[in-house]
Amino acid sequence: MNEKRRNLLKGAALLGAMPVAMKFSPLSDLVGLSASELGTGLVKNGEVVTAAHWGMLKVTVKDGVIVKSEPLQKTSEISNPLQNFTADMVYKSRIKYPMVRKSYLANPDSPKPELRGRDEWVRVSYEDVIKLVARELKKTRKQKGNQSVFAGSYGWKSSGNVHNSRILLHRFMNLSGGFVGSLGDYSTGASQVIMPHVVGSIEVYEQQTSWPVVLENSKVVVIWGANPISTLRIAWTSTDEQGFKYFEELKKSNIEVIVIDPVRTQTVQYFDKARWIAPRPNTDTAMMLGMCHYLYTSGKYDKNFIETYTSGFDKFVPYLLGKTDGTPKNLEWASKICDLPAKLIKELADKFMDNRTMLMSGWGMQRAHHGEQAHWTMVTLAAMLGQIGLPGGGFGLSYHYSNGGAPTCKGGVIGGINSSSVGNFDEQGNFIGTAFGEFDSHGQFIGKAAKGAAGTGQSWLQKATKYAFPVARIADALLNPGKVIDHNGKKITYPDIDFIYWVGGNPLVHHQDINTLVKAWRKPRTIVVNDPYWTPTAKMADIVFPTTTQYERNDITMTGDYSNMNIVPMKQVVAKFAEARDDYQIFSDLCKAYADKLVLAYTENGKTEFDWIKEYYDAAYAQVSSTPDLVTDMKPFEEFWAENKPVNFASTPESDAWVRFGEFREDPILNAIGTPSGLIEIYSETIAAMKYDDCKAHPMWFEPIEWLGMKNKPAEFHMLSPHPTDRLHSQLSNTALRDRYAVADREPVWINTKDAKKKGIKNGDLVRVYNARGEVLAGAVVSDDIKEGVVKLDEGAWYDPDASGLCKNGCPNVLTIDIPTSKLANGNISHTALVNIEKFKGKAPELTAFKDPKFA
Ligand SMILES: Nc1nc2c(c(=O)[nH]1)N[C@H]1C(S)=C(S)[C@@H](COP(=O)(O)OP(=O)(O)OC[C@H]3O[C@@H](n4cnc5c(=O)[nH]c(N)nc54)[C@H](O)[C@@H]3O)O[C@H]1N2
Ligand SMILES: Nc1nc2c(c(=O)[nH]1)N[C@H]1C(S)=C(S)[C@@H](COP(=O)(O)OP(=O)(O)OC[C@H]3O[C@@H](n4cnc5c(=O)[nH]c(N)nc54)[C@H](O)[C@@H]3O)O[C@H]1N2
Ligand SMILES: [Mo]
Repeated sequence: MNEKRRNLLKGAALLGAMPVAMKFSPLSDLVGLSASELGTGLVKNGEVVTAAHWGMLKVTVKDGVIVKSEPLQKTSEISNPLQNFTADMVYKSRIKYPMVRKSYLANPDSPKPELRGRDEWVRVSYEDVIKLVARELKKTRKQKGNQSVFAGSYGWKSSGNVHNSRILLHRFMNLSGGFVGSLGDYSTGASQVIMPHVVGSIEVYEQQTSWPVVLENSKVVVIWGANPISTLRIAWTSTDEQGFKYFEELKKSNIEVIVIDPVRTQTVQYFDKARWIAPRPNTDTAMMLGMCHYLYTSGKYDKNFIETYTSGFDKFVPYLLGKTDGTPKNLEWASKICDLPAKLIKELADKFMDNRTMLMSGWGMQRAHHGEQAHWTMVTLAAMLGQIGLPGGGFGLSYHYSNGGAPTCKGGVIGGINSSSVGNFDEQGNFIGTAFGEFDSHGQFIGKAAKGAAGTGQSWLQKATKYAFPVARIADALLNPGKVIDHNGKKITYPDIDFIYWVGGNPLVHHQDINTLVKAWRKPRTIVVNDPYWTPTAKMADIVFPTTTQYERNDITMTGDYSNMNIVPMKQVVAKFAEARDDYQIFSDLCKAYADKLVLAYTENGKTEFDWIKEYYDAAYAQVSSTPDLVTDMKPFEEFWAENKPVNFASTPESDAWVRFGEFREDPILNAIGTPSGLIEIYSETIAAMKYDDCKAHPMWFEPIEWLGMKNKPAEFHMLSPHPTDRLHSQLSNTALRDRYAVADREPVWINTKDAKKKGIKNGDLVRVYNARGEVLAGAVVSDDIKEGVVKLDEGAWYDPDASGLCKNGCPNVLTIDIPTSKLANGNISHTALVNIEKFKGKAPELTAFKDPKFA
């Protein structure tokens, strides 16, 4: 496959993952009817097609009420119960009215921020809240500048290319004066920064060697710190459900499957014949270094691959052999650190070397202290194995996520709402277009030098965007304005944040060391949140706007972040709940209140949701119609919408046969990768020049700040907080799905049978999990499915503090550590934390996580 095709694939994958900032030609004239003429006639009785992160759905409505929700298609035997709880998502834990915290309403200039989460709430009319937010935002900007407005607003919002709450917020903030955003994400904070230095691309969100190639050529598949049978339930756009189909085929094949994970996950259980290998958490780097040492000293490694395709191996070898630090990274050394027999580590290295092996890695191991090292070492090991760029060999960092490896389809790609930086107006004051913003590879807005909102030529965007900081440094930034930090070779100065606007995310659940975050959360004068539900974040705000769920508005999405397989109508299923409004409506009204004309730019002269939907669809339709030989079932918009059915696109023989790094392997000079040397960098001059003490020029083992092998452990057990199987983070917590997993009406914590016995803990007991940072209640699941010394408490439980700060529901982030992976990437380290666990004594406090706050 040629370079152009490869870039196309890459581009397609990225666009699928983050549909932002796309500019399409104006409305095509292929169809006569104007979009706004379509109307929104709701189905009162019948079936409606829509899509969520968890796939395409068929929802049954009776008398205007949701009575059933099912998958629209069935691709494999692996079920996805997330698809069945649409009714609860619409009817439970909702915010009914716009609300303002009592002390804020009384005096916005001195709003008693320490009362956030404890104050009374006051119902205020929507119009008055719009005016209040516009006025206070303007005041903050006037007093403290645009760099005091934080709207990074990280989070998983809902699917849909129009009602994309985070982008809609950015669009409003850009038009009205600029804001401080954030860099990177929580998912792959370490890997997405280190990988470009090593292999020239971020890897984590890129198309993988196609599944048909793996199934045909691999002899061994290693699922390394990944739980695809759980994590493939969802995708960034909407899952195409191909991943389950391919893992099912893998199960039926003769390929040997090995899972390396401290937890005997759903994935191990699904592959009943899989080998489960359970290292100590956070020690994979040492295990891989042990393999590298063995392969080097035995002379078994692929010298030709190392010479032809990598750079700096010779500078890594002295470290491997212990010449630089007196410690050879041999099998015995690795064995002691990761608590696995040396013989086993050697056996694995031999097996990988002698058989075509695909190392499929998840991201848990890089969401840990020094998380950059895990994937850097994995690439180094894969290079020594010499199979990178061969069919079914090498490594892949996205088989567990958004159906990486499902071949890319040929068809149309729809656009999405963008966070256009600035509006341009003609003499009559009509909006005539936008200067489009610039985005980094994670879809983060990085600004554009352009004229200000009213054409006054401010350079506010440059000013505010210069302050963007790594997303997981939020608490540090709030607490330390003016502090200068290192980040990937640059210096970043924290702004002085006084106004936060958050939509589509749940930071009071997702961020590490919540007790510190709560302190930091008291610093700004104003916090505004849009959310459909009374989440912990909404409860800790000053002003909340109830928003519609995705089932209460019309939208459109693609499925398949990498495959671009379907275009799906997301039809409004039911009427809007109580006083909930669309984010698009809220921000349009805020524009009007802020400066009348802004709304013209915001809505491009009054476009409705249907105008946008049709525009995005038409652009894809025009692409498809002008591609010769493309056979699809794509129809003009009106027919597509009326039909209530997704469009399907098919893969091509080229994408079915695609091999990641295949072209590089064919010709490393012509198809050089994007590193300074054009080769895989086992030693990076760029990183060496940064002179960081916590991320050096080649992969290394660094002791994590807390781990089971340390001297003077501050607590007894290593807590992992993986992604929950029966939720998407905190989403779906408020549904009956919780009945399937809650223990003693709390989040379940897994503990090994022997450990439980030592602690006098029985299955089903209410337990206290604690360390120096905080404490939570959880329900014990006593099991042999977890390594001794390790406990598992999934992320995403709604934080539910009592007066002392104990979380009654079991949110693990009360216990995690809020320090960066290293100065290179500043990723979060949620999988690095030691905790204690004991049986809870006394009267169990009432769970209030899903109750409305006082006076709401
Ligand atoms: N300990 C630990 N912590 C972690 C992790 C871990 O592994 N361990 N993982 C991290 C990772 S990778 C991630 S991605 C984060 C996830 O953290 P988040 O993305 O913040 O989690 P979600 O629960 O998906 O939050 C989405 C919020 O958006 C709201 N929402 C949905 N639709 C709409 C809408 O249309 N409009 C508005 N205004 N709001 C809407 C939902 O109600 C919900 O409150 O967590 C991180 N935290
Ligand atoms: N059902 C469901 N699916 C999801 C999500 C969800 O919330 N629910 N979230 C989505 C998002 S935003 C993301 S970022 C991805 C996350 O995808 P991942 O980051 O891959 O998911 P995690 O659950 O954090 O970790 C995967 C596995 O790594 C293991 N692990 C943790 N630490 C170590 C270690 O040190 N060594 C080894 N070998 N294994 C370790 C955990 O036990 C877990 O089984 O999932 C996505 N998919
Ligand atoms: Mo994530």
